[in-house]
Amino acid sequence: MTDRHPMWESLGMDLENHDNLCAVLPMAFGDTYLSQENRPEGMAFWDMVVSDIHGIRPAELIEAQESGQKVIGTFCVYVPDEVVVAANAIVTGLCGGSQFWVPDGEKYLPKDTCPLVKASVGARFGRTCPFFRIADLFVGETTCDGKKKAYEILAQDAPTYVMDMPQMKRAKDVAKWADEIRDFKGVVEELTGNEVTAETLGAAIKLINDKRRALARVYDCRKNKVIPISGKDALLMMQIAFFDDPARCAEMCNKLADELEQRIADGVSVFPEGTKRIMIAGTPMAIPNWKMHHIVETCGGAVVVEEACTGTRYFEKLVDETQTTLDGQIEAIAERYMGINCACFTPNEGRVDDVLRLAKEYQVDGVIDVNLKFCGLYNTEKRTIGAACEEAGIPYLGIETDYDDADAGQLRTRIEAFIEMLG
Ligand code: BJ8
Repeated sequence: MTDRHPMWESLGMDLENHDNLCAVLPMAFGDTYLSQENRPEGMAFWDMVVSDIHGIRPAELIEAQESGQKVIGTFCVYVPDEVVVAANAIVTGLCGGSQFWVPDGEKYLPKDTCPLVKASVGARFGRTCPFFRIADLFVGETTCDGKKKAYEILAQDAPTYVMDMPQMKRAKDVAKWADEIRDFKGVVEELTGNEVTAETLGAAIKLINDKRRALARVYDCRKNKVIPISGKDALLMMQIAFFDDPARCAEMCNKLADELEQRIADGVSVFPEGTKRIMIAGTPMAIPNWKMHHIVETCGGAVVVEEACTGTRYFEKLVDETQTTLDGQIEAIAERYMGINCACFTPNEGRVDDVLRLAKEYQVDGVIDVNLKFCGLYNTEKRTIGAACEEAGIPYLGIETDYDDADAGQLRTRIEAFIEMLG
């Protein structure tokens, strides 16, 4: 494998500490992923990406920067990739999913902050993530309080722009979001020196929709009684979609979907017949957070769908491709993104509908609603989601956890009992 140390050094990374991270990741990946049996062959692509996770894509991004492209780092699925792509720039997801980054984050944030926020800040300030070194601009959004305050701190160290998210979804809020997207377009144009036109934005809408369609094809395969892919593998595909090239992502997901469709036709399942089908709902699981999926799938369950931003919230709903003017396209983008149901909105009945709809579509036997510790938004919504599941006769389990493995044993006991109770 190519020695990436010179590249990491040129990015000003803390090489010694980063080597510690590089030493633990392959072990975690081996234990969690490579131990699975009968994986789809198409997963070899994602295994390869993980095997050089801080090498392959960062090297591509640096090469793109050398040829004049800009890289924009984002933290939330509300920030529209289309606008960035239309200005010939590249989007990379930046949310931190490892406990490794949390202590560095705690030097800047209160301990009782959500681990996703702490890990993201820690990855930047600890200089142990190349993506946080490469991005020319961080783009935040006013979703939860933890993120809002974290962007102020990140802005002290790196160029940061924050989009002002509405908190409700009335027509005037959608119009306001369209305005924010117009402003964001201006920011991206200034950064890149490239004008966003109806033609480039139209092409970007199509490209990102194609990626969504490909991800949806893989998810559609998970609706089948035959389960052709584990939840862990689907999660990995989804996590890497946040920072891969969108055309390549679509191509690889479509190839995987071809294989999964064939597996379904041949009756090839990765789980024994009768394995209980679980939905994981709740907060995002940024790479390499595989904790809940791993526990569920080693406790006799199969995760068949994620009602999460690292799941259906990322690809469901397409942007209308028929608009031909910039204004029409921006409004169509605003409409699509405001259709995502995050707990930062009030009211948020759409999320309840999503959970119930997905439970039917994916034929789930039970819902495990997981929120990251100190995420008051998703924690509070548990009550509503739990009540709706109960009313619909869907077994429900609420869990609060973080990136640390200290509670893994206890979670395992609860999840085993839950799956057993499903009969
Ligand atoms: S659209 S879920 S990506 S804000 S960081 S809210 S876990 S306390 S990530 Fe999110 Fe956008 Fe919503 Fe999705 Fe809670 Fe943590 Fe905040 Fe979080």
